[in-house]
Amino acid sequence: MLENKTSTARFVGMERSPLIPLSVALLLASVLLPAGCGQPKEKRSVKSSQPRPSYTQYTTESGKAEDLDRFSPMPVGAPVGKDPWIAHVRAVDLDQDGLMDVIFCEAKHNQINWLRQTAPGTFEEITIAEDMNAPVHVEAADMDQDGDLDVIVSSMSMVFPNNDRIGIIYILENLDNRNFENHLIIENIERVTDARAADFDGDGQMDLAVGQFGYDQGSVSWMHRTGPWTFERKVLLDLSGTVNVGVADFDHNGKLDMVALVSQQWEEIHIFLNVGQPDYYTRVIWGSTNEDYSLSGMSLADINQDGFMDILFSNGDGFGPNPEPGPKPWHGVQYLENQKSGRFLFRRLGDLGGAYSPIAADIDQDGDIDVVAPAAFNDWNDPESISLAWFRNDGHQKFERRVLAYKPIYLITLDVADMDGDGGKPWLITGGFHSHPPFRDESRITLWQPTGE
Ligand SMILES: [Ca+2]
Ligand SMILES: [Ca+2]
Ligand SMILES: [Ca+2]
Ligand SMILES: [Ca+2]
Repeated sequence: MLENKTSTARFVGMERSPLIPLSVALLLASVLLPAGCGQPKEKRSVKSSQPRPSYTQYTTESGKAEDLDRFSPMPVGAPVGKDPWIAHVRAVDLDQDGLMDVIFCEAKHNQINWLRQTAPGTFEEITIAEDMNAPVHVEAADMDQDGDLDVIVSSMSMVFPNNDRIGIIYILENLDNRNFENHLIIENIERVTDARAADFDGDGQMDLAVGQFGYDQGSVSWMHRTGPWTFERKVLLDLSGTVNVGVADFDHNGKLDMVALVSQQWEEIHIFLNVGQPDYYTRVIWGSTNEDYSLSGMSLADINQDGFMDILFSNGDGFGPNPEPGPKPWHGVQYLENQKSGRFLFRRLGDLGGAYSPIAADIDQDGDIDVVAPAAFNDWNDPESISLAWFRNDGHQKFERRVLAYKPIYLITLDVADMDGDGGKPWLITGGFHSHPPFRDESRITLWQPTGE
């Protein structure tokens, strides 16, 4: 506890750095774009009249207790090859044949790939779209209401390297659970990091929630469905740096709300409460006083199982002021507990250098919700740096960090699913993103099978 209090004090009391923190989106930008494509702007005083929510004490210790045998890792799909860039994995039974599959983005090769489970434990890798312009996020939903699952792709693009407005959204229409037709939904917008399907206006048609990191400019928007493959974009927030968006009915008014994790120099979480037809009430529900907090990933889960959706997020982007990415003492995993009254309470789960993409699941099947997070930018020159950890819930939302793995390294994306469909302990799915040295212990897609079942 003492150690955590120390690190709390370090980041809360830290002077704002004049240097600009970067996130995964900027990481991609820095790799994909030549230098000189614009300097990030000075921090604007957006919502500055609102008080910053105060921190609560960290509730956990981040020891080095190990559970290295809890999961058995196995690579699946194509060979690792040279320095893969797996930007996002999503577990979904894409062909709805009862066998769970995985879809993922290969941002270096501009592909959307499908690991189709053809028989229990056997996977066939199929490229369902190429030339996807640095895809970084993929989701599945039935966009045209014909009963099959289509695929939504968020692309940051590398086509016009000096232009900010190079983001693209594609939807891959599922034709026959084997072939997909590419529909370009929107282009020439700020770089897109996350697009998800939801029916915001309740007309029975799927709309989109969209987060755009951009660079100098970015935004959060929803896109109203206007035709079979056409949408009208409605901007809710004009701010750069959004890494993820999430959709849930946070206030239980029967309408879907949105939330956005805004990184770069803002380091804030914005909520968009749907109070109308829809009409959004927007506000900041949390922000770090540390401009280098390095928000890196967000997912939604009802962690305390009170029926109200909570917001799980990580800070661990390694692209701080140094050219070499690496961990910071304040990196870790936390959530905002939905207090039902429109208020959210910050709760720290624990520390994890280079943390990304946290996901909630009952890992040990003891009835409470645990959290798993991979590490992308830990200190990989140290073989004892953690690459995958879980935060074990003691049943009262006190969490103990336990080490699942030290390799493979550079794990930037994670999903959780019952891959063998037996209703037992959840499996993990990770993706490796190897843009920086050391180029060791590389992985592409890894399935982590729970042991002891
Ligand atoms: Ca399947
Ligand atoms: Ca469909
Ligand atoms: Ca809750
Ligand atoms: Ca549990």
